[in-house]
Amino acid sequence: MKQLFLQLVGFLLVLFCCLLPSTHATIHHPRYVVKEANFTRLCKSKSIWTVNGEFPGPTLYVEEGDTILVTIVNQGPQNITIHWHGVKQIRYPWSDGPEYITQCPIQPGANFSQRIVLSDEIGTLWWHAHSDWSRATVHGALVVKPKNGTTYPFPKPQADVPIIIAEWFRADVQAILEDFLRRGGDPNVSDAYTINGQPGVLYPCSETDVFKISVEQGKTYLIRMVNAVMNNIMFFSVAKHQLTVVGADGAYLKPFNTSYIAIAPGQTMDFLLFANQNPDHYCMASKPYQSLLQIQFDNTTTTAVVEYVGNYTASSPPLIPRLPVVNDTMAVFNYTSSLRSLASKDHPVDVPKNVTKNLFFTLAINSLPCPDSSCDGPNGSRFAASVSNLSWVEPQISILQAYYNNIAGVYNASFPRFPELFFNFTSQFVPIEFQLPRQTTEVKVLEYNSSVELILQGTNVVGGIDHPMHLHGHSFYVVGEGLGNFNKTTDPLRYNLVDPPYMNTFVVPRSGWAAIRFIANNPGVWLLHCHFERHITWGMEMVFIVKNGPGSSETILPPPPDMPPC
Ligand SMILES: *[C@@H]1O[C@H](CO)[C@@H](O)[C@H](O)[C@H]1NC(C)=O
Ligand SMILES: *[C@@H]1O[C@H](CO)[C@@H](O)[C@H](O)[C@H]1NC(C)=O
Ligand SMILES: *[C@@H]1O[C@H](CO)[C@@H](O)[C@H](O)[C@H]1NC(C)=O
Ligand SMILES: *[C@@H]1O[C@H](CO)[C@@H](O)[C@H](O)[C@H]1NC(C)=O
Ligand SMILES: *[C@@H]1O[C@H](CO)[C@@H](O)[C@H](O)[C@H]1NC(C)=O
Ligand SMILES: *[C@@H]1O[C@H](CO)[C@@H](O)[C@H](O)[C@H]1NC(C)=O
Ligand SMILES: *[C@@H]1O[C@H](CO)[C@@H](O)[C@H](O)[C@H]1NC(C)=O
Ligand SMILES: *[C@@H]1O[C@H](CO)[C@@H](O)[C@H](O)[C@H]1NC(C)=O
Ligand SMILES: *[C@@H]1O[C@H](CO)[C@@H](O)[C@H](O)[C@H]1NC(C)=O
Ligand SMILES: *[C@@H]1O[C@H](CO)[C@@H](O)[C@H](O)[C@H]1NC(C)=O
Ligand SMILES: *[C@@H]1O[C@H](CO)[C@@H](O)[C@H](O)[C@H]1NC(C)=O
Ligand SMILES: *[C@@H]1O[C@H](CO)[C@@H](O)[C@H](O)[C@H]1NC(C)=O
Ligand SMILES: [Cu+2]
Repeated sequence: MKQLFLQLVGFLLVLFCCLLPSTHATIHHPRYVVKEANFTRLCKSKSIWTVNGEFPGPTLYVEEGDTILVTIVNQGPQNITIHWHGVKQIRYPWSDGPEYITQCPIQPGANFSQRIVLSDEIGTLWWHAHSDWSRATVHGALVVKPKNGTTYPFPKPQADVPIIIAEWFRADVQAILEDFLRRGGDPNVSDAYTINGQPGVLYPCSETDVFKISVEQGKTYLIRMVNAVMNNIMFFSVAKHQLTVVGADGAYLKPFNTSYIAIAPGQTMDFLLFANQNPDHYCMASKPYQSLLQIQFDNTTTTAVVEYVGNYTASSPPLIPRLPVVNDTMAVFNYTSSLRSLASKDHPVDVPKNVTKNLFFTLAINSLPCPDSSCDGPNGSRFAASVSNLSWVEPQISILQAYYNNIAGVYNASFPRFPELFFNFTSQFVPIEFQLPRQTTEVKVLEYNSSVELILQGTNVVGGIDHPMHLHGHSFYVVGEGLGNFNKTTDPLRYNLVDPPYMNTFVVPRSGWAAIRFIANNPGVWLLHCHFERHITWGMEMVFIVKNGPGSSETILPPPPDMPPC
C-alpha cells in the first residue's frame, strides 16, 4: 500500500513538474538518457558518456522531503548505474545505485525507474554513475530547496549557482581504467580540471572554454559546489572575495568566513558569495591538494570568471586568486575543523551519545604479487587497497539481491569489528609483510537502531595518503579527527558532541584518523568506500547490512518490478 502511494506521489510530482511554465525556477528531468556525445576541449574532439547529451549533466531541483521518479534510459554501448549521492533512501536501498552492491547494471538498451526518497536532506547533493569509471562525465547536481513555507537560515540569495568541479582526460576514461588494471600501477592522470565543464584560460587552446557568471554589485549569490573529480581533493577560491560557508553534504552549517574552500571528491559545499567589490572581472580558481608528492597527479589549475554587470573597463586578464600550496595539509585541516553543524532550534543536531557498537577500521594501500614481478606497482607488484586489510571482491549478483532473497555463497558476514593486527599504523616504515591484503567479499551486519561509533584509521602501509570516505544510506556526525594513531583513552575526551558536522563523505587525513557516529536506522545494504576512484577500484570498500527493525515501518520495502537483472 505504502509503496503504491509513494509511487503515485512520485508520478504526480513528475507530471506536475512537466506542466510547470518554463519561467518557473525549478525544472525536473524525469528522464535521464545515458548516451554518447562529442565535446571539444583542449583542441581535441572527444566522445564522452553523458546524461541527456550534457556535460556536466542536468541539475535536478527538488524540495525537502520530495520523492522523485527518474527513469534511466541506457542508450550507451555499456553497462551503467546511477547513484543519488547523499540521499538516504530510507527503507528503499533498491534505488541507491552502486553496481553489484544494490543492483545489477542497467545494460545497453535497458531502462530502470529509480525512486529517489528524500528525508532530512537539504542543500546540495549530486548524482553520478556508480559503475566502473563512468562517473568522470556522468554526473550532475541535485539541489534540495527548503519546503514551501520555510526559508534558508541565512539571507535569501539573489540566485543559485551550481558549480561542479570535474576532471578532463584527453584519452578515453574506459581505456585508462583498463590500462591501469592491466599494468597494476597508478592510473594515467587527467589533463585538465573543469568548472561546469570548462577548463578556463590556463590550458592550451582553451581561451573561450570558460565558465562565467554575471553578478550585480550589492547582491548575494549561493554557490552550490560539488567535487566530481575522480582522484583529488581540491582547493577553490575567488579573487578578492571572502566566502561564507553555510552548508555541506546536504545539511546546514554554522556560517563561517574563509578565503578558500577545501573539498573532497563526493563532498558538496554551499557558500555565499557577496558581490561587494568594485565592478570588474574576477577569476575563480581551483587546483588540487596532494599530500603524497611522490605520486603522479594532475597539478593544473582550472579557472572561471565572475563578471559584475555594468558599464566599466574590466581588468584584463582578470585577477587570479591565491590558493594554498599543493601540499598544505594544515590548510585542509583548518578548513575541515571549521565545519560545524548549525545546531539551531529549527535545525537541531541529534548526535548519538550512547554508543552500542564500537567499530575500528583501518584503511590501507596494499600490493599483490604479480607474475614475474612485471606489474607497475611497488617492486613489480600490483596495487590493491583495503578496509581492515580486506580487499573487496566484486560478486556476480548484487549483495542486496542476495541478502533479500537469502541467496547463499555471495558474501560472508564476518567483517571484523577490529582489524586482526594492531601495529603502529602511522609509522614511517610499515613492515613489508603487512602489504598483502585478503581478497574477499565481507559485510558487517548491524542490528536495527545500533548506535555506531566508527574509527577510521589511516595507515602508511605501502604509502599513506588521505582517504575521503563515503557512507551510503546515512549521514554521520564527524565527532573527531586527528593526526597519528587514534588513542582510545585520550582522543574521545576531545570529541565534539555539541555541533559536529553531519556529512556523508569525510577525509581521513594522511597518517591520521576520523571518528564518526550514526544510528543504523535505515534497513538495507549500504556501501562504505573511499571516493578516490583508483582506491575503490583497488578494493577500498566494504558493506554494511542494516537489519530490519521490529516495527512494520522499519523494514526494507519490496523491490520495484523493473530491477535490472544480472
Ligand atoms: C562523435 O564524433 C565522431 C568522429 O567525428 C563521429 O564518428 C561520431 O558519430 C560522433 N558521435 C556523436 C554521438 O555525435
Ligand atoms: C526504454 O525506453 C525507451 C524510450 O522510452 C523505449 O523506446 C524502450 O522500448 C525502453 N526499453 C525497454 C527495454 O523497456
Ligand atoms: C506555497 O504555499 C502557498 C500557501 O500554501 C501557496 O499559495 C503557493 O502556491 C505555494 N507555492 C508553491 C511553489 O508550491
Ligand atoms: C597512459 O600513459 C602512458 C605513458 O604516457 C601511455 O603510453 C599510454 O598510452 C596511456 N594510456 C592511455 C589509456 O591513454
Ligand atoms: C604544482 O604546480 C605549481 C605551479 O602551479 C608549482 O609551483 C609546484 O611546484 C607544482 N608541484 C608539483 C608537486 O608538481
Ligand atoms: C559607458 O560609459 C562610457 C564612458 O563613461 C559612455 O561613453 C558610454 O556611453 C556608456 N555606455 C553605456 C551603454 O551606458
Ligand atoms: C611541501 O613540499 C615542499 C617540497 O617538497 C616542501 O619543502 C614543504 O615542506 C612541503 N610543505 C608541507 C606543508 O608539507
Ligand atoms: C590554521 O589555523 C591557525 C589557527 O587559526 C592559523 O594560525 C594558521 O595560519 C592556519 N593555517 C592555514 C594554512 O590556514
Ligand atoms: C544505552 O544503550 C543500552 C543498550 O541499548 C541500554 O541498555 C542503556 O540503557 C542505554 N543507556 C542510556 C543512558 O541511554
Ligand atoms: C609510530 O610511528 C610514528 C612515526 O614514525 C612515531 O612518531 C610514533 O612514535 C610511533 N608510535 C609508537 C607508539 O611507537
Ligand atoms: C594514549 O595516551 C595516553 C596518555 O598520553 C598514554 O598513556 C597511552 O600510552 C596512549 N595509548 C596508546 C595506545 O598510545
Ligand atoms: C554488464 O552487466 C551484465 C549483468 O551483470 C554482465 O553479465 C556483463 O558482463 C556486464 N558487461 C560488462 C562489459 O561488464
Ligand atoms: Cu582512498
